[in-house]
Amino acid sequence: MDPGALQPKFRGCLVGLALGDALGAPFEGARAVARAEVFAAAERREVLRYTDDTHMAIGVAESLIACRGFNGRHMAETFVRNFEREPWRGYGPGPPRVFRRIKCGTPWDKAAQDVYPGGSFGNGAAMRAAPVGLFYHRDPEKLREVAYLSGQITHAHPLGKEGAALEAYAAALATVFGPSGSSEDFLARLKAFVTEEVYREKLDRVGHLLGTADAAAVAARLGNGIEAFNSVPAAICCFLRHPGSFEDAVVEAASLGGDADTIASMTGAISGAWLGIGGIPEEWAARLENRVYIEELALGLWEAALA
Ligand code: F2R
Ligand code: MG
Ligand code: MG
Repeated sequence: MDPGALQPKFRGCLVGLALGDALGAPFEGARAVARAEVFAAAERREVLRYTDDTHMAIGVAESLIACRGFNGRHMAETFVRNFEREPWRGYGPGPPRVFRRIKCGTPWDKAAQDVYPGGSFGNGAAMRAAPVGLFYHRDPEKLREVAYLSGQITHAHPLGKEGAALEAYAAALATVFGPSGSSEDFLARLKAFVTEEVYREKLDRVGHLLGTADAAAVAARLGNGIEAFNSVPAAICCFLRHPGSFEDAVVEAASLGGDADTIASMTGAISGAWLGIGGIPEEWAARLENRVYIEELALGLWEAALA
């Protein structure tokens, strides 16, 4: 693919991730809402502020750019530094405990092992994984390796790391194949990529949800909770139900309730990569907090990935 054609996809992915996060944030932990409520909540805000999802994805991008690839210690220290600057972003319960251990000298790849039994399978590794997909879009096996390793910093459970790999690979496929690729091929590639049965089974269900008008069925059949194996398939499903419209995909994701900021953020990253920055409503992008810096990171990732 022409490298120049990839640049708007990288920008769309990161702006889409942050916008999805900001649009879904008012509905995190809530019940399902109507589409109109998501639009109205966006309308009421002068600045569309993001949460921990984007804050951590920024850390991933910063570290990949600075190191020209993955360096576990550098990425872990970047997470800690960013968290200490802005601890109020709404982080999950586990990561701040991991960050304290890292500060006390525990190695980056050991600090998260026993935060929960077997490590965390929360979606915190997946929600920040799209920059890994951008950086390694040409090499799915390296992408998987780095998604697992970068996930391991806070989410040691195999299902937490697999969620990160699946979200990163979805962003990579969207970057390479959108917007002219086929949804069926996209889903088939994801199914062939996953190694954990729970994800394969959820992706089978995604296929059955593509023809239905009923958004409530997405949460009912896939789950909309904080666990990676619920929220990552839900995000992929919202994207695939509306591949031609960033607005429809992200608003549906935010309207599901549950972990709405995270599902909408992961949907926005995939949809933004598929459609490119031109597919994202400028009226929303213009009000995104730190939009200039987020776009700078997208360009930095693009340059580093193609170097
Ligand atoms: N933290 C939130 N939302 C809370 C409200 C924020 C509020 N609006 C505010 O401003 O303060 N959202 C963010 O957290 C989620 C990502 O969480 P992460 O990083 O995965 O956290 P953690 O603690 O690792 O896991 C989350 C929960 O999953 C369950 N869990 C994980 N592993 C488990 C295991 N092995 N066994 C049992 N349960 C496990 C636990 O309940 C964890 O608390 C995103 O939604 C982000 O937006
Ligand atoms: Mg959040
Ligand atoms: Mg969330």
